Amino acid sequence: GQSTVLGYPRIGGNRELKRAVEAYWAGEIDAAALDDIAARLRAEVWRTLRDARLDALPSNTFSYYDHVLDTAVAVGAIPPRFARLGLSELDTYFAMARGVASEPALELTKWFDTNYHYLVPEIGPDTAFAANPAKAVREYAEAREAGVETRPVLVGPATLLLLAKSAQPGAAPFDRLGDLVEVYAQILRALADAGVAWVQLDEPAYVADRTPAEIAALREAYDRLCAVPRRPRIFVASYFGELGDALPALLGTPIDALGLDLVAGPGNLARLAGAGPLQGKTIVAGLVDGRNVWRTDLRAAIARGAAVTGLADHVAVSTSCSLLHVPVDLAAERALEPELRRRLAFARQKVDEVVLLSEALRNGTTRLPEPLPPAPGGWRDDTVRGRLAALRPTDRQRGAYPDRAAAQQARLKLPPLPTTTIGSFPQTAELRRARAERRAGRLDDAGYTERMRAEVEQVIRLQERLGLDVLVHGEPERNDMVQYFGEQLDGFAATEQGWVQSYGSRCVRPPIIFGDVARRSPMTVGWSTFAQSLTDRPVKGMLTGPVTILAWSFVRVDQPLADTADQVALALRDECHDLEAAGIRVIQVDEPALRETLPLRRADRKAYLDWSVGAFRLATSGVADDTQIHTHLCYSEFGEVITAIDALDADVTSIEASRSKMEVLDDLAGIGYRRGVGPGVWDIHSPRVPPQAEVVDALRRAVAAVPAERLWVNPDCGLKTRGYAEVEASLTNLLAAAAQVRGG
Ligand code: THG
Ligand code: ZN
Repeated sequence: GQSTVLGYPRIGGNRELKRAVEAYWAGEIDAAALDDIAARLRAEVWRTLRDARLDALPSNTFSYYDHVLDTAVAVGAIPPRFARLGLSELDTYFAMARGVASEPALELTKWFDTNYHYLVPEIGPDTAFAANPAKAVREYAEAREAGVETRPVLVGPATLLLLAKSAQPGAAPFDRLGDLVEVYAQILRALADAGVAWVQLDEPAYVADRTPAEIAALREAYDRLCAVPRRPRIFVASYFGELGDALPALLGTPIDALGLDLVAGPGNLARLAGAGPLQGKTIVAGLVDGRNVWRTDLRAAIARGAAVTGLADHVAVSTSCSLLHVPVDLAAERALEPELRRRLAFARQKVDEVVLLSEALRNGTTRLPEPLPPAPGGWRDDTVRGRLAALRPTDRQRGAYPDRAAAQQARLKLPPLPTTTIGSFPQTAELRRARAERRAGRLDDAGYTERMRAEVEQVIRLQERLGLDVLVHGEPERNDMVQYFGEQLDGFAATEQGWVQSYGSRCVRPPIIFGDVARRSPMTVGWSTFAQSLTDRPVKGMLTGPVTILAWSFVRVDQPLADTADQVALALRDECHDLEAAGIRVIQVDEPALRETLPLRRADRKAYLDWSVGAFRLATSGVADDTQIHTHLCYSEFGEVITAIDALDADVTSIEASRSKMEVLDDLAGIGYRRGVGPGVWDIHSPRVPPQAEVVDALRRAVAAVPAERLWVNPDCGLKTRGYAEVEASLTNLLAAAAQVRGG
């Protein structure tokens, strides 16, 4: 068999791409200089893959911002509002990605259930598709010049449309599949003309629930593409789960290779066994996990690969998905504990695993490295395990809400329409500088704490001056909330260079959960009590919930996620307890990732929501009735999670609502939601300051749906990405609006 990977990180080992792109945006380098850096990064990836002795190399996996946007551009799906700007090709591309003063960017949303975000193509009946294969051709030619034969990768036509949003109400993008396929046919011809032998078309949308009509359309699309007279061979890649009925449908077309994720979708194997003759097709077996950082259990992977070999004459070994989702190279980590390090594989190491597996499957005699010994005993925490084993259902159950509400009101004495913010205040240049100085050793811990405390004091004074009812400390001490908690919990490890692209030039450095999770000591109590000592008004304690901490970390795979979530929940439960004991009367536990990790298949969702809601309740149910629990969710299209949000049993839930014009309140009323709710009345994702009248309008609409005692007034997300000028102006309007509506 051959060896390949579905994609490789494009950011560079040192986030060179981020720096280059941001320098271009800032006008510090020109397009030619940017292009130069990009070409060097691409060449480096190909050299790395070739030196690793990988047989088949992908190309066109590089992107200045996002590969979905690249494919949209390759098929001419550029909305007229951007085409009209008359910018260069590159600047039109960046305008779509980031917006310009006069035009908002394309919408950004989660790439399946990962922490990567793609730009949502806008496609309507008027979208004038046109083949633009220049980028794919150029990258192929560039690699060829460097002596490397590659396989250009594009998002497949069906997935592109299923991920798109309609540019015109009532017109489904998917209805354009027939037209779009003709454009792909032209791209295939152009690639063949350039010498391309294989192309990879990604169709991950088919590992989610799809209708029979969508599957039939997929089949027709590939029948048509395969009928293109002079074309490269077609490899359709699926990943993130099981293809289900789409698997036999694709095998029924004349495609040349099909990629199956055998890590997230082990059931693909049984489906393949029942699919009938493969007619010379290659099965690309995704045996190495492209989404997590653990070394592959090579013996288990070989067994799985052998099962595929038993079903198909031609088998290639690959990663389960693109390596985009893992850090570049473990070699850059110098501080990881050796016992952990020997268990890890980042993108570069995973390529070696793929090569080794393909050799082993081919000749059966490859010497495999010794299996890993059992994890060190120190990674196990019997106290935590004992506590988990002793949990009873009542540990996830608070008192009756009416009693809680009465006790909280007696203690907090809040006015109707209480005002608050979501938690973070602007991360100023001074704060970032202080963090950089501490990292560089120019500022000691005491000096750093002093600077952060000064910031907290300013944030408290500002909120008092503006007249907010429930204050926050502003979170100056946190850059990334999950990183922050990960640094303080046992069982988590931080990397130095483990960057993963989140969107565009933005990256995150997910912590690695390797062992039982336990809290060494209070994590936030010092900051919250310091803030509370400055004011008589209640200060909210600020925590990140167990589901979000897991979603934004690399998780262990040796126990169910539900168990890890409960371990994190116990640590948070202790933190809630300590905050309460220190006099904090309101605690917010954010779960912005609750919805984004919802399983792709409906059949898996109930189990997920059961454990995720259970973990949240374990974290928050240990407090007294008169401690008020808030939660915050960064979206308003609840769909299937709406009953789960109710089941969280938080006293107050703040949500995004300004864009959906308060419709979310009717949705909540529809399921009998009775507790406090704070529909965001200021869209903080835009720099615009909402006028008082607009906020009054939103609040009046909200009061019609929710009684004033249960309605909170707040922005729709944290303020860390905004500047102080907008924050002061907007909060002033928000408070004036609340006063006006309270007055009747
Ligand atoms: N933390 C983590 N994951 C996330 C978010 C988060 N995923 C979803 C969403 N929020 C993604 N949003 C962002 C927003 C900003 C940045 C990254 C993800 C960002 N990163 C800095 C950069 O690339 O320059 C690096 C930050 C750092 O130094 O840690 O700005 O909030 N885990
Ligand atoms: Zn938010």
